[in-house]
Amino acid sequence: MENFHPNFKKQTGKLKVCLLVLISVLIARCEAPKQSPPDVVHPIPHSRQLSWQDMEFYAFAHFNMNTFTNMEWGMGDEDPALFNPTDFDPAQWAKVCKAAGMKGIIITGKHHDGFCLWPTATTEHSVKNAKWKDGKGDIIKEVSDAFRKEGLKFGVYLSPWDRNHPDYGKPEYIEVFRQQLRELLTNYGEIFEVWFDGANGGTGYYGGANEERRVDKKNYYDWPNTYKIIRELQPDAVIFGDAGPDVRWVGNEHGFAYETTWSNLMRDSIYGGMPEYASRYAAGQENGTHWVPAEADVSIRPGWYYHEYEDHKVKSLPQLLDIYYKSIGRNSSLLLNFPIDKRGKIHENDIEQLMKLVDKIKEDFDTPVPIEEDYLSANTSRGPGFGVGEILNPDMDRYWAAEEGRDNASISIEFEHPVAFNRLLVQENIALGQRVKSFDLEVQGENGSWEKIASGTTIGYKRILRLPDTRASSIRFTINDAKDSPTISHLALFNAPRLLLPPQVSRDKSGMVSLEPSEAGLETYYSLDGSDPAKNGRLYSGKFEVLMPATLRAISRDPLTEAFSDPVAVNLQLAKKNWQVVTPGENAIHLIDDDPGTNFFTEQDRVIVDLGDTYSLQGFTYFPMQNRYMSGLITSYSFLVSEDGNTWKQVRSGEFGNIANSPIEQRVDFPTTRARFVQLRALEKTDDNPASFAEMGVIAD
Ligand code: FUL
Repeated sequence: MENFHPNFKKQTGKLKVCLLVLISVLIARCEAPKQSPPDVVHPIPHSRQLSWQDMEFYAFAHFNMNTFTNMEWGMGDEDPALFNPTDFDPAQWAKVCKAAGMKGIIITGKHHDGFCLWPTATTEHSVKNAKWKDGKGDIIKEVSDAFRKEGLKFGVYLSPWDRNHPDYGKPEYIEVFRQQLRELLTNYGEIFEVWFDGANGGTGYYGGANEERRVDKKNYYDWPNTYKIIRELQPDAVIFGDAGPDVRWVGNEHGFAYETTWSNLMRDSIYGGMPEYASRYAAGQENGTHWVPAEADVSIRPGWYYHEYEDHKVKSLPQLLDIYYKSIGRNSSLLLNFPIDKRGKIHENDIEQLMKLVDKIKEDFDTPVPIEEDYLSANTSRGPGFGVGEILNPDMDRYWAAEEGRDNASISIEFEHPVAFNRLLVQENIALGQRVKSFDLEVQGENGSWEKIASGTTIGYKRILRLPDTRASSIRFTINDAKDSPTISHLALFNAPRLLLPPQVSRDKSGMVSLEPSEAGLETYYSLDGSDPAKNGRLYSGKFEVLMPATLRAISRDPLTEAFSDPVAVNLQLAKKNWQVVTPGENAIHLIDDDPGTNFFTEQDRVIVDLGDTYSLQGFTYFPMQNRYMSGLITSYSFLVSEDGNTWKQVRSGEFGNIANSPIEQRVDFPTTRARFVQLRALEKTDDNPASFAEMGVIAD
C-alpha cells in the first residue's frame, strides 16, 4: 500500500464522497420519485391562448372617423377628408399604457363606417384621402411602431360590417374584407389579437344606395376560411368574437364577468351577433367543448368614441375598481377602452382616472400576507413535485395537485400570530383544464370551531374575492367540488387598505340627506354649520333632514388606521319637499325629484314650479339630461318669477354656453327677489325635440 501514489488516499476519499452522494440521490429518487402530472381535463388552452391569458390587462383605442363627426356609429357617407387629428401622438398612448401596466393595445383599424386607418388598396375610404398628412399618413403603422418601442403588443379591430362599401351584403365584399385582413396581418409586424365585432348588418350608405342590408350572420362571412388567413399569417394571434374561436365576448359592455365564469364553451352552437348570446352563453359552460375564455371590454367613458360632452363623465375610481375586481378577479381579461380625442391623444381626464386605478391596485396587491411553507398543509397531494408548498410560487407550471380521482380537497394555513386580510387570490393551472366548481374559505375561531367567511364557484386563471376585514391565525381553503382532481397554482392573501374617499352626498325630494361611504367599514362625519367635520362633525348613522339652504361638509374616516379622506363640501339648496310642478305632463315630477337620472320632456318648452311658500331667491339651477344620447337641451333661456302665479317678471335671460359639449349643472345668479312661483323658458335648444330637464332648483337665502 505504501507504494501507492501519495494522492491515492485523497482520490479514494473523493471517490467515496461521490459514491455516497450518488447513492443518496438514488435513494432519494427511490423514496420520492416525481409523480407524473395529472391528466388534462378537456378542453384545454392552446399555447397562443395561454400567452394571451398572461396579458390580463390591455387597452382598446377607439379612434376613427367617428372621432371627428362626434358619432358612435357613422353611416359610411362621411367625407374621408374629415379625419384630421391635430396632434396625433401614439408615443403618448404607449407611454400611458406602459405606465399603467397594460400589456398591449387593440385599435379600431376599421369601424362600422368603413373608414380605414391605413392606406389600404381595397377602398378610397381611408387615410389616403384624409386631410391628415395630406393623405400620406398611416395610423396603424405609427401606433404599432410606438407600442413595439415600449415593448408592448399590438392588435387590430376590423369591423366585418362596412356601411360604406357598395358591395356589403354581396359575396364580393367578403374578398374585400379578407384583403383588408391580409394587409393588416402582413404589414405591421406581430399581431396578438384580431377583434371581430358581433354588431353587423343594417342600414348604411353602401356606396350611395342608402338602404338596409341584413346578412346571415352565421354564414355570410364564411368564418372558417377567414380564420385560416389569420392562422396562416399570424399563427400566434388569438381571434376574438362572440363565438371565439379563441377569445369570447363577456356579453356586456360594463366590463363585468360573472361569479361563475367558465372558460369552456359549446363553441359550435354559437355565432357572432347571435341574439341570445349574452343571456345563454356569455358566462361559459362547465361542459363546454372548447377553450374560449372571456374578455371584458369596457370604455373608461360612457361612449366608445370621444365626445367632448363626456369629458366630465370619465369613470370614477370606485367604478373602475369594481370593473377590475369583476373582470380580472373573475377569470376574464380586461380590455379597457380609451376614446382617443380629436388631437389624437388619450385625454388628460382619462389618464388621471386610469392612474388612480393603477395606484389603488398596486396598493391592494403590493404585499401578500407572508405564508410559511412549514405552516401550510393539505389533506391530499398527488405526491412529490405537487406538494402544497407549490401554491406559494406564482408560476403556473408550479402547482399543487390533489390525488388522482378526488374531486374535493382542503388546504390549511397556520400563522404564529393572527394576521389581517381582506382579499383572497387563487389560480388554477389552466394548462390542465379548468376544474374547480365550488370552494369555501373558513377561519378558525378561538373556541376551535370553523367559520365560513366566503364561498365561490369557479376559479380558472384567476379569481379574487373581496372579503370583510378578517383576523385569524388558522385559515382553511376547501374545494368542495371539481370536474376532476383539482390543481391550484397560486393562492395568496392580501390586506388591501380601504378606499378612503369622501362620502357621496345625495338628497331626495323630501329633503332627506344620505351619505354613502366609498367602502363598507368607514365612518362618516358631517357638519352643517361650517365647522370642520373631522374635528366637530357628527357621526353619520342614517338619513337626516335638511330643508333650508345649508353647506354640508363631510369626511370619511378609517377606524383601523384612523386616517381621514379629503373633505367634501356641498351647497344644499332649498329642499323640494313642498314644491309642485304646475306645468302639466306625464313624469313632470322628474323635474324636481332630485334625481338627475330621470328626465321631464315638455312640448311647451317651459316649466312652472310652485315652491309652496314665498322665498328670497337669488338664482336658479338647470341640470340637463345626462343620458348618453341627449335631446332638447336648453341653450338659450329666460327665467321669470311671480308671487301669485299670474303676474310674471323676467329676472334673467341668457345662454348656457357649451352645454351640448359639457352637459353639467348650470347655475345662474340674479339680484335677490321675493317669489313663490318660478318659470324657466327654453328660447333655443340643441334640436327641435321637446325641451328636456333632468332637474331644476332655486338658490334661496
Ligand atoms: C360594439 C360596437 O358596435 C361599438 O361601437 C364598439 O366598437 C364596441 C367595442 O363593440 O359592438
